[in-house]
Amino acid sequence: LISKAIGKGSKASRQLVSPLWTSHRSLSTSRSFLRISDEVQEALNSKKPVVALETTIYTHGFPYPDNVALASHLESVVRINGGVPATIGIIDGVARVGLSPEELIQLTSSAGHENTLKISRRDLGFVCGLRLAGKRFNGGTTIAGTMVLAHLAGIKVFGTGGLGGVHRGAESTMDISADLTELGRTPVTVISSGCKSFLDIPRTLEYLETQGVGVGTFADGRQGKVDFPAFWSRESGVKSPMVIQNEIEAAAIIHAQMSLPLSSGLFFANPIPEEASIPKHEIDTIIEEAIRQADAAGASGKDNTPFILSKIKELSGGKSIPANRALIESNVRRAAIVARELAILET
Ligand code: PSU
Ligand code: MN
Repeated sequence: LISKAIGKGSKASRQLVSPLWTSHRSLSTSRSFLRISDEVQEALNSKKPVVALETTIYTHGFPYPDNVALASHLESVVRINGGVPATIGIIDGVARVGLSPEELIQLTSSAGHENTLKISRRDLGFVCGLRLAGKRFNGGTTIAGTMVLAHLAGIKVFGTGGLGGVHRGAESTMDISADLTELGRTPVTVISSGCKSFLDIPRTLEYLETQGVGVGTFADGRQGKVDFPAFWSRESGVKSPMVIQNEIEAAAIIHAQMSLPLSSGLFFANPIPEEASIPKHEIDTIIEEAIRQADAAGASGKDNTPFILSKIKELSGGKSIPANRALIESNVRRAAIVARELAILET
């Protein structure tokens, strides 16, 4: 791999001990691979509420310039609700926690380029390390990738759209999103609208249980049975493992989890606002067709989720997009309020 990266074929093995690499040694501190913006670092130092935001939704979801408009809107939503946003992504092989407006444009406008990748935990060493071999990658971080970097920076709360999950047919493909294992190993709380029903929701919840991930759904005063939400629909037909009423309860649970301390994450599902939701039967028909087309096109592995999402967009005649925006905004607002309540508990 290294010889390929250097691009000098068989001579490369001799060059491994050459000054090319030793000269980089002084650079190999974590700071050269991970940069935290001054604003985010200062907010963390003074225990202000910080909310992590992911970037795969911009590089592999919304097109440019819709993606940059959404990105800056979500940052405003965090600020309006008393938090400091930390948008996380990779630019030129450096993991950034807290992107400047210029960096946001740089990343979002590179969506669709060959060197702009979808970055999960497994990819971080590659895209950062290969910068030393002259290869420049940009990357939108998934929930898993964003959690890793948020935790390295010391951020505890993260708001986003939809969680990856156990794919239908995973009993033979073994396609299970790294978002789920990340929640099992990294103490960051993710707030999202559950997962899309192109995934296998009952098995996703089973897997999260195995990973030791606490899963609760915001009930906002509702009593009785509360479903784990299915992204565009508030109902999934699957009962949520736990129920929480509001942001104060969410913050108390995070505080206990961090104080014990447990090293695993939490997942709080926030059902899509009623007025933005799409009826389950309507979206289910579209999802069935999107899955059929993904199978026919052989879109598997890391390409499966983006392929299905773009098909759903197409088949719904764009109706899925405003719903998508509304739920992300609602999740990010909740995340900011949870972070604020948590900051109060921690002081
Ligand atoms: N599901 C959605 N919207 C998304 C994603 C998933 O409804 O944008 C993105 C997120 O970044 C998530 C990633 O972390 O896809 C999961 O991809 P995979 O299934 O390959 O792990
Ligand atoms: Mn996968």
